[in-house]
Amino acid sequence: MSQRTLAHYLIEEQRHKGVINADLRFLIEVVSRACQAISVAIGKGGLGGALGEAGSDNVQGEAQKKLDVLSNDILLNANEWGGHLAAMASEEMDLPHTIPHRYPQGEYLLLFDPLDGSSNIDVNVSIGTIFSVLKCPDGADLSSPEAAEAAFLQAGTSQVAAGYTVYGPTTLLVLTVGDGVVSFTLDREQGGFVQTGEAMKIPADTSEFSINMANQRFWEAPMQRYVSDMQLGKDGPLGKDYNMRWVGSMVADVHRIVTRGGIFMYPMDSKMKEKGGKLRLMYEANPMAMIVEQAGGAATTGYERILEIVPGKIHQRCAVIMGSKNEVDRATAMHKV
Ligand code: AHM
Ligand code: MG
Repeated sequence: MSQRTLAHYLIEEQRHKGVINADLRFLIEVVSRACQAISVAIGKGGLGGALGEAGSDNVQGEAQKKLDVLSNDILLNANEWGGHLAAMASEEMDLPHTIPHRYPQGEYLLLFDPLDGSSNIDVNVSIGTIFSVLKCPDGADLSSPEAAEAAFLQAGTSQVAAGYTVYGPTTLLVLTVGDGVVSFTLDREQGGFVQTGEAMKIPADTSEFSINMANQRFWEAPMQRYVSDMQLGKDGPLGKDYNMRWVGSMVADVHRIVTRGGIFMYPMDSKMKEKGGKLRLMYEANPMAMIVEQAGGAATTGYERILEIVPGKIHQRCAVIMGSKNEVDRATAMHKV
C-alpha cells in the first residue's frame, strides 16, 4: 500500500472524488494537528505535570482530569480562528462554544469528546479523542451559546465526517468522510499522520465481546440473556466459545473491533436509566456508529439504529451495541422479542 499522508488522502477525497470540500479538508487537518498536540501532552505523562484531577466537574457531574480540560482547550483553540466552523460542542462544556466575532464563521459544526477513557489517564492505558462533524443548518441562530444548541440537534445520519484518535503504544487516527474508513499513524519524528490502513472492514462474525461485566445485575433482561448465552459458549444456544476484552476506554475497545471484529456494548442499566444510558449520543455513540457502519458493522441501542436518533439535547445519552454485524443483529433481535 502506498504511504500517503493525511493531507494527501484528504486532497484526493476533495479533488478526485469530490467527497469533501476545502473547508472540510481544512477542518480535519486542524483537528488532526490538535490531536497531535494532545498526543504530545499525554506522552509527557507525569513529567509534564498533566496527570491528576483538575479539581472541577463537567456538566455531567463527572470529576474532570487535568488532561480532559487541557485536551478540550487544545481543540477549542486550534479550531476557532480558521473560518471553517460555525460552533463547537464538547462533552466537557455545558453549552456550545460559538465562534468569536473577530473570526469569520464557517458552515460546519464540530463536536468532540476531547479525552475519552478518563479513568485510564492516570494508569497509562490507551485513551482517545472522538469527533463528529455536522453541517450548520442555514439560518441557524448562533447569537448566543444557548441559542446555538438547536443547530446541533441533528440525527447521526447527517454527520459529514467522524473520527477518533487512539493514544496507545502508537497514536492512530481513524477517519471516515462517508467514503469508507481509513487509518493513519502519527509519525513522531516527522510530526504528521501517515496512512497505514485503508477500506477497513469489520468481520460480520465474531467470538469476542466487550462489556463492563460489573454492571450485569443492572442490565435489562434481553442483555442478561444475550451475555449468558455467550458465556455458555459451545454448550449454549450460540454453539461457540467467546472471549472477552474490556479496556474501559470506548475508543480503545471500539478500535479493537474496527481492527479485528467483536461486539462492544454499553447497554441500558437500571443505574443509568434516568440519565438515558452511560455514553453520550453526540460525542461518542454517533461518531463511532458512523465509523462502524462505514466499516460494514452495525450500531444500535438494542431497539433502534443509533444514527437515526434525533437528539433533544446535546448531552443526551443512549445505550450502545456496536460492532460485527451478525452479532449486533442477534443482540438487537433479542431486544425486540
Ligand atoms: P469518559 O468520556 O468520561 O471517559 O466516559 C466514557 C467512558 C468510555 O470510554 C468507557 O466505555 C466507559 O466510560 C467506561 O465507564 P465505566 O468504567 O463506568 O464502565
Ligand atoms: Mg468519552
